[in-house]
Amino acid sequence: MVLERALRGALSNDELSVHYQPIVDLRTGRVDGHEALMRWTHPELGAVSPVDFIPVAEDTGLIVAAGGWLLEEAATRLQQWRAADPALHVSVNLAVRQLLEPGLADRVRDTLTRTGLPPSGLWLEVTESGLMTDLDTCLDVLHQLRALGVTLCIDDFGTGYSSLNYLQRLPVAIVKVDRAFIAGVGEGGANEPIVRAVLAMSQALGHRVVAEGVETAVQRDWLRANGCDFGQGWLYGRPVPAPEVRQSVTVR
Ligand code: G
Ligand code: G
Ligand code: MN
Ligand code: NA
Repeated sequence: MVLERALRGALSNDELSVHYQPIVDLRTGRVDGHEALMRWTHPELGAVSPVDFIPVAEDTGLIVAAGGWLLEEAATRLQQWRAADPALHVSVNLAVRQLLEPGLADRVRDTLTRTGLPPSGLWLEVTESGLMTDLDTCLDVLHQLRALGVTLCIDDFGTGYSSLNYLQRLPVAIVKVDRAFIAGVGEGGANEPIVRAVLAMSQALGHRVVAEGVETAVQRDWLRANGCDFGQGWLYGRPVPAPEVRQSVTVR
């Protein structure tokens, strides 16, 4: 497969990079942190979307090395930014393949030690659909990660098949509501009761909530009025390379 062969050289050929997108505290309007998102530009194929290459990286196992590289890169970058704003965090996606690879917690701890980033500065995102492939093993690893003191997030919430019982068993602190559910909120859309229910359930479980795909001030105002903790989306900023990252947003 063309993509697979090209991806094998991506890390050693320096073709991977990281973009950052702000996550904003809806109550204060402050940038709480940034999500680190992997980017791949191949010399001939050009920019390949993560939607296309992440699944290939998972299937081939290349995500283990690439994800480890991204974690180190993001932690190093955050340490630079924290010189000016020590409360900032960085949020890094973990593929299920990384969770199932033995030694992940050790690897994360080593990265924290090497970069000097305290665990409180690191959020790790896992998708509910990923966890379902081997829930017992994943739960075990999530508990190891939580014991390090990092913050765990359930990503793309609402798109998988998780039962309420299962959400309760996950040692996560943050629920990221998929952007499909954020579309139309504040305009009386059919998503409003769903998002209200997710907010109420998360609150009852003691989880904080990030709304993804916030594109308009109407969505932001509705989310804030309904007690959502954080917003992320084009309203605040698109994912950009580190030199273009701003530590404040103009739209609060
Ligand atoms: O930012 P963007 O649209 O390009 O991201 C598309 C998808 O790729 C998202 O679902 C995002 O979670 C995923 N993704 C981006 N970077 C990473 C990464 O470093 N690791 C994993 N596992 N997924 C990522
Ligand atoms: O990890 P996750 O699956 O959440 O990845 C975030 C994805 O959503 C990335 O592909 C990113 O480019 C995309 N994204 C981020 N903000 C917005 C937004 O406001 N609107 C839309 N349509 N996509 C967004
Ligand atoms: Mn994510
Ligand atoms: Na997401």
